[in-house]
Amino acid sequence: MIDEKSPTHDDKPIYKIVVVGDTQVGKTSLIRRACENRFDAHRIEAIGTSLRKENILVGLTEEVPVTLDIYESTDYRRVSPQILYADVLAAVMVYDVTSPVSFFGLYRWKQEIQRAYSTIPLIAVGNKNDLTSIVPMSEAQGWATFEGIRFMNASAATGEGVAEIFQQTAQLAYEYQDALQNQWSYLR
Ligand SMILES: Nc1nc2c(ncn2[C@@H]2O[C@H](COP(=O)(O)OP(=O)(O)OP(=O)(O)O)[C@@H](O)[C@H]2O)c(=O)[nH]1
Ligand SMILES: [Mg+2]
Repeated sequence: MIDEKSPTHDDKPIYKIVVVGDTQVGKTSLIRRACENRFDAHRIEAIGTSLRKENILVGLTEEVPVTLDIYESTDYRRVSPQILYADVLAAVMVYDVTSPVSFFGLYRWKQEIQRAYSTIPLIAVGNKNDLTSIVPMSEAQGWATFEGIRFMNASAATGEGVAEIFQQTAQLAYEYQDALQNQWSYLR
């Protein structure tokens, strides 16, 4: 029997996005905060598959609601980049503002994503903004600007900036999808 309320029978677009970053930077915490509005101060098991965030309004001339299907990279359960990033329409690269190592890790994440799919739009996020930052914000912002990547600060603990990250990511995904569709119709 078909369940009319099932999300699979909903005609709203679903965009696959991925949240990457070194271990313990707060990837799961950001996704949980965005999708379930909760935070756990203890280490959280990685999300097995993905969580969904529904009804984000995006658009260029008019606003349409979309759903984000949010995946997380895990260092210890590596899948091939070609699989993890397949059909991804945007990637959120997270570092921990108290961990310079995790900030330098963004360079590697960026390379990995772009080696798999060169044109995926990227957003850099400094998480744990509720703590005293060790990575200077001006440096992070400068790097992101140089690389042509959007930069945002957030705290999964307080929730500050979290909705904005996924709003911006959904908008970038929408624009990327639009560009891909135009490219295909041009080639046809
Ligand atoms: N103070 C503070 N702690 C945070 C924040 N976000 C996450 N944490 C803590 O940082 C630790 C790691 O968070 P996770 O969300 O598990 O990090 P992760 O990047 O998913 O880690 P892995 O999946 O193991 O790679 C946990 O103890 C969280 O409670 C934040 O914004 N502020
Ligand atoms: Mg995790």
